[in-house]
Amino acid sequence: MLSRRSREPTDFSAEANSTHGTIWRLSQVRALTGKRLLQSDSGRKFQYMFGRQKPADAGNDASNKPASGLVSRLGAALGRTRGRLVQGLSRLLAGGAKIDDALLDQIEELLLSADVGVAVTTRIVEGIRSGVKKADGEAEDAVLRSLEKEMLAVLEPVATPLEIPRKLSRPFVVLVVGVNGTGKTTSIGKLAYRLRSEGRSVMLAAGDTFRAAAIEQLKSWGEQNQVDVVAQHTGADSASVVYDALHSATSSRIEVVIADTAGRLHTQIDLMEELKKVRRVVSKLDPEAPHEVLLVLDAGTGQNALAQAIQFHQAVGVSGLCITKLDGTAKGGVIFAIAESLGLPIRYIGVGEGVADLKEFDAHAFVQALLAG
Ligand SMILES: Nc1nc2c(ncn2[C@@H]2O[C@H](COP(=O)(O)OP(=O)(O)OP(=O)(O)O)[C@@H](O)[C@H]2O)c(=O)[nH]1
Ligand SMILES: [Mg+2]
Repeated sequence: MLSRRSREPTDFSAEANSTHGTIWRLSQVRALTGKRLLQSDSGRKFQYMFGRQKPADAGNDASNKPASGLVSRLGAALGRTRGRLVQGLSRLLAGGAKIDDALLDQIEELLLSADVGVAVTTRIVEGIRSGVKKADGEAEDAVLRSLEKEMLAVLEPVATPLEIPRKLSRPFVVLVVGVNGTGKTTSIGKLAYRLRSEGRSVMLAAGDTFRAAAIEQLKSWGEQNQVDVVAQHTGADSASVVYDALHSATSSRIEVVIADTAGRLHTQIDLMEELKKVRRVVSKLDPEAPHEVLLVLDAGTGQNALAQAIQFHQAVGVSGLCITKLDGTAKGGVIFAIAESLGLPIRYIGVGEGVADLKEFDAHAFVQALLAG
């Protein structure tokens, strides 16, 4: 299980120069990766590679009922995906259409066109088939009810919010990773805003040192949220920037450090090696850090997002996902494929470019918003 990441002893020596001139020699460190998990399961299907999280709030009681304001805000953002799915379904079911194999085939095509993925589509269509058989009354209602049930069954187990405990003796470190352009820096800005609104103290680390613009972008989010940003010059060692931030946050008793990282490197240095080094160096200051490795995936990239998740998880052990740009795509159904295939907790979704457009992932609100009107 990801929440209990395997720790493997790794032999290596590494050095990182912090701005204080400290040299860190790491003779034997436990690298926090899920490699063994992946290797031992290599012959199996995706969904078993990552294990499954138990639903935090499984069940259908009243506490699962999402706030109507959230549902309508999400509904507006998910308009393009909803348009494809629900309007497509309404067309198929118009005029009391008979639910037969031909219609189920068309529903299958519709789901696939929204990037829901083959496994989940098959599961949903089978659910509809048996739901409709059992139902008496309107076929359209039976289809929608089955659809909702099956969608929730896929999403609920991964709707696990990121819990940052209060009164920690050391800062909680969130390392944000992902390929370039997925929305890492923007999501960090939005997350800082969320945490500040909850009264938490936050510090940002400009770990993407490859572009001056990346550092400036993070500084601007810091200013907007009145949050300090620890940065060095372009080309500096990313691990040393994050180390400095954690060092400084610890002495200032800051609760949360969020570290940005590069999505692409322009040199021969391998991105994954750099991220591994960040992990190692940070864990010298606090063996529990980073407490969260948040992988940012762009929903618009569809099935590519799955491949990215596997690569990052193998390298640095991902503990949560943030799925962005759900507002700009008709392929938002990919969230089902991601949930089913990876079993990784989905912490947040990005539904716009504004500071308040990062939502904690709520499976019920999401499905309701998707199927509404
Ligand atoms: N519509 C929409 N745009 C988003 C969302 N999240 C990020 N973006 C936009 O996506 C673009 C890239 O975002 P960045 O945050 O710079 O992405 P990054 O992953 O940091 O990129 P690199 O630093 O190049 O690796 C920006 O124009 C953001 O405004 C979202 O949820 N919805
Ligand atoms: Mg960035």
